[in-house]
Amino acid sequence: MSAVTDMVSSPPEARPGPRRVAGLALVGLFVVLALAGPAKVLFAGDDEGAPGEVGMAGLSFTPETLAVAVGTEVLFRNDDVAPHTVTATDGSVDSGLLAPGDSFALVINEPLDYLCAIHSNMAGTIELEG
Ligand SMILES: [Cu+2]
Repeated sequence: MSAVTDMVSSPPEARPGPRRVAGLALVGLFVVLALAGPAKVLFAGDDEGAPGEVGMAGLSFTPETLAVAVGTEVLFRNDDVAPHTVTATDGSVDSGLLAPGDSFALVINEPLDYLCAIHSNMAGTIELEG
């Protein structure tokens, strides 16, 4: 009984301590989120601009036409919410089904016309530089 009495009568100055720590932790979390936000956008921009990469999003290949040097490894990356394939129109290449998040690497030694076997209006071209 005396323990309960002690808790209730403890000085009010003793209580803000933990609350202040929680407040600082919350501020810290906001700072981390604020710093992480722009950094993520920056990385996404870098990925999209990288040579030798073709993204899949919004039911299209991006870029639709890519020019690379002979022997370049091109990474086809499915950033979409739907599955896609990278299938050569002449049948020489087939990635098989690429689920969202999957990617397919292909060394380019000759020009490639390709499409998605599921969405036939999704098409792209790899050209050779020079
Ligand atoms: Cu598709």
